[in-house]
Amino acid sequence: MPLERYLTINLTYYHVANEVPEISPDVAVVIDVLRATTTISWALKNGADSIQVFADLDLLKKSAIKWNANEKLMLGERGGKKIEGFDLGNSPLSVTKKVVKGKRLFMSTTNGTKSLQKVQNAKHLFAMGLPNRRAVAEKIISLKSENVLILGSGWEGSYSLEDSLAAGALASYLIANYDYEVNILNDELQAALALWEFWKNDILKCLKTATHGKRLTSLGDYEEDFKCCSKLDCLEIVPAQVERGVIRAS
Ligand code: 3SL
Repeated sequence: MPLERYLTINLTYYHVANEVPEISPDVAVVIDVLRATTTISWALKNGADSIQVFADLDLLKKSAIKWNANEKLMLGERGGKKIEGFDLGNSPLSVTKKVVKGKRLFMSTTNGTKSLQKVQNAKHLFAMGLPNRRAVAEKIISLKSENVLILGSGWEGSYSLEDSLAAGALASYLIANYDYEVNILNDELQAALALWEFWKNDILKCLKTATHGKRLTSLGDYEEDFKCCSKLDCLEIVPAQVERGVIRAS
């Protein structure tokens, strides 16, 4: 096969988990800007040993119970609010060094962990927020894989503005920095690229305009979460699945 053909990269974007066909992609990137994949990225940056993600809360509790109390934390939300009995909610600000260093985080969120679970058969699975967009994109470039599936998390099965913004940000970086051909395979990603062009100079406003941003605002003061989640390319962490459902920094 000629080198140039091998180095072509095909990008597809799905808004939510239930749109993804039953395939095992080579590379999958899961995005949940507000806030699961941002929290995952910051937790790993701050020294969490690993994050095990669950869509189902009973399964999470069954797995967590096998771990020593001082080696684990249970983290998650439903409807944006911390789950009763859990150590932490889903704020990237809560996963400080002091709290997470060396710990296994057992995590379940309304949408983000569902998306991570949906593509857990991928050969390479990464979690991406806006803070680690460049780091994940560079990892993809280094892999030289032909097909990359990008999956948003949305809200309870429907589209979200902020995940599409980040999908566009990722595609835009790859188009600008990959030395060979980048193919945008579906309209969802063309639209995401247009969205990125429209909002890229005011990411914070985009997040607050999104319905999920408005939902968070109605629950309390999330100003610092918005700022953290909208900060582009400030983390070099690439959260990668190392065994089914378990994510570590790479
Ligand atoms: O839906 C999710 O997975 C969460 O990230 C939502 S929230 O931002 O914690 O409300």
